[in-house]
Amino acid sequence: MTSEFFVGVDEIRYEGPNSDNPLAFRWYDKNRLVDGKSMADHLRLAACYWHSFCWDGFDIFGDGTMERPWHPNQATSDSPQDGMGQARLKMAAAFEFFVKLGIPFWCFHDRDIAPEGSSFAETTRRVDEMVDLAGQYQEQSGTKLLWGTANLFSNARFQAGAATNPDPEVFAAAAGQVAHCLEATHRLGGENYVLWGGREGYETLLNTDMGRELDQMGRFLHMVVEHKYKIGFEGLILLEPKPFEPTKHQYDFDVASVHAFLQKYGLQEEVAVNIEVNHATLSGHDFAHEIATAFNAGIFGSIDANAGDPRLGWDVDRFPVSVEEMTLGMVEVLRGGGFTSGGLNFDAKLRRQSIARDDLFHAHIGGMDTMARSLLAASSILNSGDLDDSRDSRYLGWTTEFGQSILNGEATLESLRTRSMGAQEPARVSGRQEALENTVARHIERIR
Ligand code: XUL
Ligand code: CO
Repeated sequence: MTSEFFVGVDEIRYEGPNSDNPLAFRWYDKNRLVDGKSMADHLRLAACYWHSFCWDGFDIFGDGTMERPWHPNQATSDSPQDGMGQARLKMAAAFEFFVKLGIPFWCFHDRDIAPEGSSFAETTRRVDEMVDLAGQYQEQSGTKLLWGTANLFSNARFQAGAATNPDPEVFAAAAGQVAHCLEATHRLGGENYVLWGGREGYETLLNTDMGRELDQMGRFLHMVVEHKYKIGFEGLILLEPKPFEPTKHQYDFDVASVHAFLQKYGLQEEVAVNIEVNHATLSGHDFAHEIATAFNAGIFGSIDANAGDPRLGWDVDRFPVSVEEMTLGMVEVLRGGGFTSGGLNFDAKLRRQSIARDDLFHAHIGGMDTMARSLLAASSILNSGDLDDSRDSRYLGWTTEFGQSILNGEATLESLRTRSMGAQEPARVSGRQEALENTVARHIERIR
């Protein structure tokens, strides 16, 4: 086995809120019971392969900044010179990281774990070899796979989309890739399978037949569901909404658009959503809004936990640091009944100047502590009844016979007009927003 990469970092342990040890958890205490369930089982935290191990800090203006010796351009005389050797080195570092961090799950794209070969057949052989290796690492470490996904956006063949491509040959290539990646995910015991449509959208309507592309996407998704049943994969199939970037408009714009799409193509019972915080904010919504929308539609699946930047209108994928934002999200998650097969994946990356090896630990420790505090605050809020009592009382009128007569269809516009003729002006009551915001703040302050 390859030698240690994160030298000097030992297993990260829970030391409690008073600890000054920057390489310890202050809030994430995996065995702590919250409403009868362990924190680990509530949060189902995952680290992602792509940002942490495939990205070396490059951006559109500059080269990589981070030491990632498995990158072809960083190969030295004593590191592997071939793509598969580099992929193995990368996987050794990744699993060393998952184990030391004590994070229970990981997530990957097929192209993250193995370099593409010169043909589809060679590429699939390479992926299979790395999936076998990942299986061994999973077995040794106990790390589990939250989800796998096919990268249908990096290769130039997907410039005009994968399922939505004007050329059926590209659709076929994408279908083959997804069949293989779904099977790989299944082999690794993956608990979900994600599709993010990074190129499923358009740059200009001048060359785009939107209706046709949506029909193609509907057909593609049906094929994915059919294949899931064929191979006996029991996890959820998840679409990950994002409004734009890289394309100008993506069809999976937000949770509501995905729900409409699933309904139109008869897939609402088969497919759910993976909600990413930064994608939610890019679509003009709050994170909590997207979660509530998904639960209301019955399509909540999983979460990519990260954060945007209030002044940057692109997908900066920071690690989550706002306990308030995440608490409001976790209130909706707990209210909806929590995760089933989904979890919280840190689809987040370091800042480009964070080039020390242990920066990856600091980033994840901060993210895990933020989610743990948010879980505790959300549970405290819901258990107190402070929000729900006030919410329920706002709708009290709807529980009366009169309110029910409207909802059950007895009342008509006509009958309500007659009633209004003799009625007094309805009494208005306070929405109490500021008081409720203070209530949330109080719960966050008091958690221990
Ligand atoms: C892109 C993004 C992806 C998906 C998986 O913004 O979030 O990494 O999570 O393809
Ligand atoms: Co994501």
